[in-house]
Amino acid sequence: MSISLSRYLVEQQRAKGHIPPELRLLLEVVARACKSISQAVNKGALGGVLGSAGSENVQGEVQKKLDIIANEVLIEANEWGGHLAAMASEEMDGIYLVPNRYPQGEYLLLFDPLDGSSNIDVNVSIGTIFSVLKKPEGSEGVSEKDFLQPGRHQVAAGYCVYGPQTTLVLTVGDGVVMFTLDREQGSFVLTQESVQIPADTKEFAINMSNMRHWDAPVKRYIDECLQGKEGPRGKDFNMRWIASMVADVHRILSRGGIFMYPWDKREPNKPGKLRLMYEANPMGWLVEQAGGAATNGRQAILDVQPSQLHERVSVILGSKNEVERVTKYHLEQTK
Ligand code: AHM
Ligand code: MG
Repeated sequence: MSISLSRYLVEQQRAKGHIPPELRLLLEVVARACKSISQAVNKGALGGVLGSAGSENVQGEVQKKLDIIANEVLIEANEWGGHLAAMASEEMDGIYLVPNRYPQGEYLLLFDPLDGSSNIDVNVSIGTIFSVLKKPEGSEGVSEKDFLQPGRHQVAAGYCVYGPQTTLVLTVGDGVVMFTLDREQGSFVLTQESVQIPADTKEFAINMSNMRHWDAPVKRYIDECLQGKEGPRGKDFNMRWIASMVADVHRILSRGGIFMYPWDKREPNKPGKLRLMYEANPMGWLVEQAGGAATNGRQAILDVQPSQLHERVSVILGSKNEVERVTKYHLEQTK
């Protein structure tokens, strides 16, 4: 018997008491929005959705048409349900308050509407990443400050990858589950429970073209991997880099590996390229829930106290023993 996302969420609410009804509703709505985005992505050139939108987001990145479409789909789907107080997105400068005409809920939703933007027009996997926080108790109204909570406070996180299959991956703090979109039925069907990342791996993912800009601990780790069987690691490594974090993390959740987008010397004042609140935190929690680890080289990503909505962070995540090794190299450097 197949289990739909709706049924899984009802069970999480009823039997396990893990999630209240409002959070269940919120996750159903996010999943519905992902289905719409999946349809737009699949239509591609036929839907006139490819190419640049001719605008820039707050991070100075050129927005693609699909970045904007995905952002609008998520906002329109979520603003009226009564479960949210506000939203924040990679594609919006400030937070988006639920309009007064709708009831206000107690949750905060953050998302990267379409991650892997450089892959949109070339038909390579892309995805939506989301993170859910609770509005702090006792705060009047809602402001950007309410969002600035460490990743440990997330109550739900996940992503939907639009690849050969559309797969929604979710955690509500009870392990990681995967649902595949059944297009005929129009529903997400549970296809993997208790996802576990093996502690060891022979596969790393990093953009090697930045090698000359890396910090010494990252150079050391990759150099040791590249030496293969003859080097200190005593085994050959394989490399993958999809340039869509969702797709790279999906591979790691499926068969292990390590993913790194570390700080580098290109822009020394920026802590990294990836964004903490709607990229690293949700991925970090998924990876930890699957038995892996996620750090910024010095501490768990989930323990980083954000000071800005669009804050960036150095990211090292995946198979536990490898992440611990790279983190150890960083900590040794600072001694
Ligand atoms: P985006 O949110 O603008 O798509 O940027 C994030 C993406 C990640 O998905 C991916 O890991 C990384 O940027 C790729 O960067 P690069 O092109 O420097 O390799
Ligand atoms: Mg992104």
